[in-house]
Amino acid sequence: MTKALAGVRILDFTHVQSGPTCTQLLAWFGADVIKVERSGEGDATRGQLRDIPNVDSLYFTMLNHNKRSITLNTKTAGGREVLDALIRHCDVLVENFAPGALDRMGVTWEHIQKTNPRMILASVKGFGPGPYEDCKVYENVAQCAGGAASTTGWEDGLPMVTGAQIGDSGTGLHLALGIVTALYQRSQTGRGQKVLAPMQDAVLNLCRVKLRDQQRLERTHTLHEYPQYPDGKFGDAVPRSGNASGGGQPGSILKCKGWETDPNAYIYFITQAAVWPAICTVIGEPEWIEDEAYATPQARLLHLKPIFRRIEQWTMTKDKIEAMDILNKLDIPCGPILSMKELAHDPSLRASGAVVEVDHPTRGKYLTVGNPIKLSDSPTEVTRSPLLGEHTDEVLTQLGYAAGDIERLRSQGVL
Ligand code: CAO
Repeated sequence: MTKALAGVRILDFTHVQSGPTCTQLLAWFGADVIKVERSGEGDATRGQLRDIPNVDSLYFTMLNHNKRSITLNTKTAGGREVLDALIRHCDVLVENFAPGALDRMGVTWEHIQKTNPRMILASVKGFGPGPYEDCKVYENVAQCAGGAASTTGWEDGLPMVTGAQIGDSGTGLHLALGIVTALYQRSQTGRGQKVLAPMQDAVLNLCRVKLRDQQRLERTHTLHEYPQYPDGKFGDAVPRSGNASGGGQPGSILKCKGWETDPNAYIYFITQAAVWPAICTVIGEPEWIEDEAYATPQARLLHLKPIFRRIEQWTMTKDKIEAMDILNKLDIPCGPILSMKELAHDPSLRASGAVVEVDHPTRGKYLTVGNPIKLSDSPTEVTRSPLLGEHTDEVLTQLGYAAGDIERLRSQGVL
């Protein structure tokens, strides 16, 4: 079956996590992704957080599936020549270098347009135009600067970063959408364009409910679904709200059987208004259905803490999966707190392809995530990440270099 992005060629100048997330997605949809790396070391993540000596790390392998790798020193004359051939050959150049690095390499937007006017230049940067545009940025910096950290954590605790890599992988996802959109527009205009996804903007986009709450707070000076209501105080900025639900249906994380020894014996429980009678019945408080202190969502907001304490008395009598089974049958939205161990070994996630096993020539078998976006006409087979420079000869031959030229470039330290 033809893949959705078959025929699209990506010059992949990305490293670490944000850019590689983007180009891996494009590769999963069938684009030919040519990853350009420095010989010797390559993408720094190949050597970071290694669990097996001298073997590409899981950090690298899990972000670079379905790609080809070539080594190239772009700061040599020969390297620039090969790079120009790649710019002519490819549709999109994706990069997440520090601000200014691409220009210092001589690959300015003007140069790209002169070399290939159809080329799309897609970049991740930490910040958009403004006071911080020249800064280098990593995941947690973006989480802090994008509003995630100030709104995550306990009411009385420090700002907190989340385990979900919303700054890196989140921005990579944004960039991938920008690229396919620019490819679509190019099919009408014939022209390339620049695509920029700043990490701060991507995190803020993912935190938009907190910007919503900031404006509600400024108007009404209170946020009824936050744990600070009704007894605590609100300041002038959206506070941290622990595990309170970010939406209109109050929710909380509650203990389940075994919580004393199992750090993940918990369930997220949502008191959706539509199923309030079922909640009252299942926890053994049927009189709460009619009691005016509990009968309406508005009334319940005044008693959320005691309500969740009472529901927890019930969830503590069940293990999280048992509770999930009972609650789902009653249409009560809830979710068990699943550990990475449970996710890694979940047979249904293996069957659906959410988690896949990949074989690697030096690492052996390992687990990774599958493509989370499923296209019925373009299924994804996850293939292993490339070894450093594994496809250098193959790609240069495709660009028209003869074997002798490739050897010469290699001996000159270009490859
Ligand atoms: N040949 C020759 N030189 C190369 C090369 C190649 N194939 N590939 C990269 N280089 C050079 C670059 O040209 C740059 O050189 P100069 O600084 O002399 O111009 C140098 O390598 C290093 O690039 P860098 O500054 O991007 O890398 P870094 O490790 O210092 O910084 C990072 C890493 C992530 C902080 C920075 O790239 C960045 O801020 N990127 C944008 C935001 C981003 O994507 N952050 C998320 C990363 S994932 O957590």
